[in-house]
Amino acid sequence: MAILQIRKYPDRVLSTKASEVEDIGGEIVDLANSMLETMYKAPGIGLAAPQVGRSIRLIVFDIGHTEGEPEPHIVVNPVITASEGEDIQEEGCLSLPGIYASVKRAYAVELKGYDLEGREITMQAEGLLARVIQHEVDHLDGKLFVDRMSKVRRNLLLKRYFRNLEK
Ligand code: K1U
Ligand code: ZN
Repeated sequence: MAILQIRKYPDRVLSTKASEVEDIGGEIVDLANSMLETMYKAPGIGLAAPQVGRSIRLIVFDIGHTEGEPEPHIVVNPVITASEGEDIQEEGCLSLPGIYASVKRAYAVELKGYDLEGREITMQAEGLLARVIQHEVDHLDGKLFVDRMSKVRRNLLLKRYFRNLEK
């Protein structure tokens, strides 16, 4: 496994819609495991393949590892099939380091996709887990959390981001 380079805004891969994974072979298994390793090292609680330069529909997440109870998830071709409620919480993004903002998202979601053996999986998630899943699926659609706010707020945050990069 390997630690991969995390692409940062405004890398074009982050605004490109990712393609479906056609075959779950050894290359996808290695990539998924390297993504987990990269996420743990960052540290982060989620990572999508475009963030490591691969425009394919593959995400990993684990909200337990920061509290010593790892529960890694790898989902190929994830689809949010249902969502419920509303929740506003602060979030960050490993591709936009140093900026954080409150984002409105569904409180609970149902996620379908495939595991690395090609078996269909369904997950119910709420709270932080649901938020991370929505954030990662957004990455696959070329969307960042700053795209989910007003233009004024988005521009303010991006100004701060570029200012921090110069320091
Ligand atoms: O996809 C990413 O950019 C990763 C991102 C996921 C995320 C975080 C918060 C809300 C929604 C989605 C991160 O992991 S940012 C880092 C982070 O949240 C964190 C890092 C260490 C400990 C706890 C949290
Ligand atoms: Zn992100």
